[in-house]
Formats: sequence, structure tokens, C-alpha cells
Amino acid sequence: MINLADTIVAAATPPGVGGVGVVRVSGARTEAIARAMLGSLPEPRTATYRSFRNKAGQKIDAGLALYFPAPASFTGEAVLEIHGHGGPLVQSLVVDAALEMGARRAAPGEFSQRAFLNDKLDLVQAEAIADLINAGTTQAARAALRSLSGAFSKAVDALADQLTRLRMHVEAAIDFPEEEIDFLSDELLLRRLTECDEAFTLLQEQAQQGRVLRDGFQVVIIGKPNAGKSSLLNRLSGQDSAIVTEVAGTTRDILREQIDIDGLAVELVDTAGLRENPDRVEAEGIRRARQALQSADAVLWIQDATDLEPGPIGEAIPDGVPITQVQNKLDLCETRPEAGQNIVQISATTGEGMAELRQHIRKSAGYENQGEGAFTARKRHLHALELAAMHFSTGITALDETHAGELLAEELRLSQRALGEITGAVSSDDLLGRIFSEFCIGK
Ligand SMILES: Nc1nc2c(ncn2[C@@H]2O[C@H](COP(=O)(O)OP(=O)(O)OP(=O)(O)O)[C@@H](O)[C@H]2O)c(=O)[nH]1
Ligand SMILES: [Mg+2]
Repeated sequence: MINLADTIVAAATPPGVGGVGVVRVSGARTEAIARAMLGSLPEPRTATYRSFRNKAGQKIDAGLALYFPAPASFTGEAVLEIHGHGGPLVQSLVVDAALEMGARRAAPGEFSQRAFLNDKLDLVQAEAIADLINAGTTQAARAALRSLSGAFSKAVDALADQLTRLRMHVEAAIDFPEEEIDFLSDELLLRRLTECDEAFTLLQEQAQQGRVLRDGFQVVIIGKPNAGKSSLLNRLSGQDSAIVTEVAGTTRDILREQIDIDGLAVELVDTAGLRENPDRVEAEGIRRARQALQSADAVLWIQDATDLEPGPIGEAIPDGVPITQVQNKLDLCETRPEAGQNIVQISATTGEGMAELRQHIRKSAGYENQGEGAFTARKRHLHALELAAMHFSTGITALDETHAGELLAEELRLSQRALGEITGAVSSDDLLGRIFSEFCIGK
């Protein structure tokens, strides 16, 4: 997919009807295309009113043209922006004209990919463009903007620098084997290791929050029939979406509602009540409920507070997914059941305990409303960070066990490599292909 020699063209504004439609051209032939389409080259970076003509010289539209000579452009190449009228036909005529003049259609994400390859952006920043465009809440948009301006990349680079210093330290010591160094009595080394360890923990926490900001947080509601799952969904979403009746086994399908908790996008999933001996339709509902659990970020286990079931939930909740016990129908209780950790007491009918439950969901998402501090992150980043942290701690264990630095040095190298994949300092064509193909055309 990576072919920088071609000149690419695509509509930069979404398809459909609008006041203005922008077509973008980037690459070596841009200047020639600008002359052919506009009659002459416009002044760089100055909006210039022109007629747009195709190769045969016919006028197809008129509007503003902007020319950015290389390298001062988004892609780092010569770029032409044609701001014409926003109709699908007019725009495709402009694209066709550029094609006739020697451009080819851009692949999804190809403009951003060129910006990356020309060092205009690192990978995290290129991804942040897509995240900013797709942001679902104001906080997510702000966080994406911070990633775009390099906040996340800087944190990753700082950690990579710390690893470099450590490696230099360790490798310098290894180079003098006759001196019989005991690494474990090297105060400076131990301090640097601790600092690095803390930096890993902090960055992983921030990235986890960033992931939640970008992807949202999925909360699956489970429990026995009639416990009040659907009532809770309706209460939290403020809408009468789910059918609520006193019949046990009302909900059979999976129901999803999007809510916003202080900028955290939460998807609530209501499921069929779990019980033995269901009828056929209900059994299918229960199967789907179990399936929904597999992708849950957190689980709300609803119980009827007037009839608390003892014992653990014998359900297949994946490891590491936080479970909150929600005791519902407080309004019917003569005496409140005992409170405890990870227990929230509510009444879906009166709304009691809702603020506490919202707060609890935020906490299980690891989401603090950091405002200006947050940046967006993706699963890919979390995995790379995890891998880097894993190599780091393997290195420390090796040092503890062997008292020699060779294994530590090697693990530090691998850890650094994993970090490099986040910003693209280390990247394969395959990784790049995967990342940029998720973008839409014109970005
Ligand atoms: N008094 C009181 N009644 C409630 C409360 N929450 C739910 N109910 C009632 O309990 C019954 C069952 O509520 P649902 O929300 O349908 O329960 P569910 O868990 O979705 O049940 P299934 O879909 O059958 O699994 C309904 O009659 C609700 O009005 C509550 O907090 N207080
Ligand atoms: Mg229900």
C-alpha cells in the first residue's frame, strides 16, 4: 500500500450535500494539476477564487483554491485543496479531473499515512486524528486533541528515554567484566529501576483511562428475573426503553442504551434474567446474556434487596471484570440490608442511590475526570505498554536471580522496542497497513 511516488486525490468532506465540498490532492504532481485545473498556480497558503476546469478545459465548478507547497503542508508534500460546492456530483467531477491529470484515488487513511511517513505526525498523533473526528463526548474530543498535540507521545518518549539511560548504565557496567560488579548494590541503578517501574504504572493507568474515553465502557446488567434490571436501565438512561412488568422473564432480547457519566461514554446492556428451567425463547435470551458477559468491561449484578440470594454468582464472568452487587427495591425493605464493599443499594423506582451507582461505575472504569490531563489511547497502545512493562519486570526478576546485568539489558532492549511500536519509532509495514486502513478515505 505504501507508494509515495503517486499523487493522490480524494474528497476531504463527507459524501452528501453541503454548502462547501473540499477535494484534496497531495503528491509530486500537485503543482501541475493546480496549473491545469486553475489556469495558474495560486499564491501559497492564500485563499484564491478560481474556476475549476477539467482536462478538456470545460468549467466544472468555481470556488476557493488553496495551495501548500512542500514541505509545509499536512502531508509534508505539495497539497492542493479545492473548496467547491458540496454536491456529490460536483465533487466527483473535480476528483475525476484530478484523475485525468495524473492523480490516483487515495486509499483510506493515505493522507495521514503520508503525514506519518514524512515525519509530520507520529503514529499516536495520526490515530488521534481519527479519534477526534469520531469522538462521542466533549471529554473524548479534548483528550484526542491532547494526543494529537503530542501529550501521549511525549509521555511514551519520556519513558523510552528512561529505559535508554538504564540500558546505558547496565551495558557500561557489563563491558568491564573483570570488575565483578554486583548490580544489586548499585544505588543509582536501583533508584532508576524504581523510577522506571513507577513511570510504567502511571502511564498504564493513564492509557487505560484514555482507552475508556475513546472506546467507551460497556456495563452488562445481569441477575435473576424480576430483580429490576430493565427498571435500572430505564432509570439510568432516563428513557422508557425496556419493557418492565411484574412477570418474571419479561426481557428476552439484549437491550443497549448509551449514557454519558461526566464525559464517560457508557453502554448499558440489559439482559434476560438468569434462572433454571426457562422456556425456549427465554433460554435463547439467557444464552445471549452469557455471550454479552464475554465483552463486558464491568458487570452490575442486580438482586432484589427483599430477597437476597446467598452465594456467589455461578455465571461465566471473565477474569478481571469488576462486579458490583446492586441491591434493588430498597423502598420495599423495612430494614436496610447490610452494606459492604462493591455493594450499592438502590431503588430503581424512587431513584435512590443512583448518584452513588454512577460514581461507582466511574470508579470501576478507572475514570477520573482529569479534564485537561487526559489523552486518548487505543487497545493497540495498551497491549504494547503491557508488553513493554512485562519485559521490564522480567528483566528485574532476572537481575534479582542472577545478580548479573546481561539478561536485564536484553529485556530493557525488548521493552524499549515495544514502546517504540506505540509512536511508530519501531514499525513494520504490516502494522502501518493495519492502522491506516481503519481510517476513512480522504483522511
Ligand atoms: N418497589 C419497587 N419495585 C421495583 C423496583 N425495581 C423494579 N421493580 C418492579 O419489579 C418488577 C420487575 O422489574 P423489571 O425491571 O422488569 O425486572 P427485570 O430484572 O428486568 O426482570 P426480567 O426482565 O423478567 O428478567 C416490576 O414490576 C418493577 O416495577 C424498585 O426499586 N422498587
Ligand atoms: Mg427485564
